[in-house]
Amino acid sequence: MRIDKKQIEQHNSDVQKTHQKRFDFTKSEIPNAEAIIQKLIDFNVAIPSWALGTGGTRFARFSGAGEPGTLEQKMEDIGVLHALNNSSGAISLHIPWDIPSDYTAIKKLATDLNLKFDAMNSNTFQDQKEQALSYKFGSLQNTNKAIRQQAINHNIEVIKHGVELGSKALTVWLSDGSCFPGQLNFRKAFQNTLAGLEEIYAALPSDWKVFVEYKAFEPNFYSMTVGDWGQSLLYANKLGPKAFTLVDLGHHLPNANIEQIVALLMMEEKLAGFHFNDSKYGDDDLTVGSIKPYQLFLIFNELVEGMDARGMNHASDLGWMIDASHNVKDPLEDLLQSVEAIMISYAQALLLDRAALNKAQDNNDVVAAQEILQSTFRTDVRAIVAEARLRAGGALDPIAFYRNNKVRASLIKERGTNTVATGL
Ligand SMILES: [Mn+2]
Repeated sequence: MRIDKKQIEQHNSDVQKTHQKRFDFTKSEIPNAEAIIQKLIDFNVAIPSWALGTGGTRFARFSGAGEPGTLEQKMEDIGVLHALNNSSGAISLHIPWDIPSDYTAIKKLATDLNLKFDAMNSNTFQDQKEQALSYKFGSLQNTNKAIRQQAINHNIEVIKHGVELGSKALTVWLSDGSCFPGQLNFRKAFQNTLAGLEEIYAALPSDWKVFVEYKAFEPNFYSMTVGDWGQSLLYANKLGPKAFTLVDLGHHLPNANIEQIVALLMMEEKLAGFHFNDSKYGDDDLTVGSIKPYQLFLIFNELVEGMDARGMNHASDLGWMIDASHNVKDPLEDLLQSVEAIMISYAQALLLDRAALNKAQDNNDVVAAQEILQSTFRTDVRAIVAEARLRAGGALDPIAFYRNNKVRASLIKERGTNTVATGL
């Protein structure tokens, strides 16, 4: 389904008066509001093709209704999001869950929906039906050369799909590791993995990047072969200038200082970008900003500081993607909430008085530094984020629009109640 522009205009005019009052007040408090609005309009967050269906845990999955059953329908769902918030203009494809059968048709659909193809994602963490060899004991780390080669070939295959679509990056997340002490020779596992990544790296087109994603634990519970940012950075440094470290917020041990990790990776020019989500305990994959919004703001504060220090383009020099699972919410509503949380944190980081913060840091004025950070975090920038959406043709209140115009009911009518999105 497609969102009718006239419906958006109607919605906006219905809520315009209240919005204008809030926006006028916010603007009077924020001197650089106009510059922030332009940056917000330019900023987009990619939606992964696996996030449009209901997620699950290892215990159960309770499917919703009207889920997208095909890649085309998944793209249409992202088209709905993008029409409403104008900040979800990219899709990140997972192979083999979402292999395009007709590149030309898929590319045309993407153009119609105003979507780009973000990083491609490979999958060597599960066995596929027609697969010859099993990844039970890992893929690139495997002691069996033939299994390692199968995993390398798969990644090269994913690059080929991406080239056809106009993607420019490959994200490699490996579930490789071990569940018990003694199961694995750490050094050999690292060397095998590096050798495999080197072959994949050699297959990258000249204008492509490879993102090495790390994760502290799960599915392996004793060791992970790309277990933290240090290990990922080791691989990225050994691979070369097209290799970067990808940070997934949920892939750390509890209480890790992610904002510091981000700052240092940017200093080394090795930060690939983000998989946004939120968590309380582990890799919970909850809605961005739902548990630790202050942490999200602190991360964006470092991102903006680091990107500006290097003269980077906020919108295009790093990869921004949501990687979350929606177990109890409508996935589209959840994604709207996630993108909103990202835009709010980004807007706050942009309005922070950096000169004042630098001065407080130089003077060791700890109290002033905290005051600056927290008064920025406590500034309500929602009207600025809404104004950016309005100017870009989106809806002032995307979730209200989605509910009032019964978007899910239309999707159910179109697709039925029993469709299940591919994925985990
Ligand atoms: Mn991820």
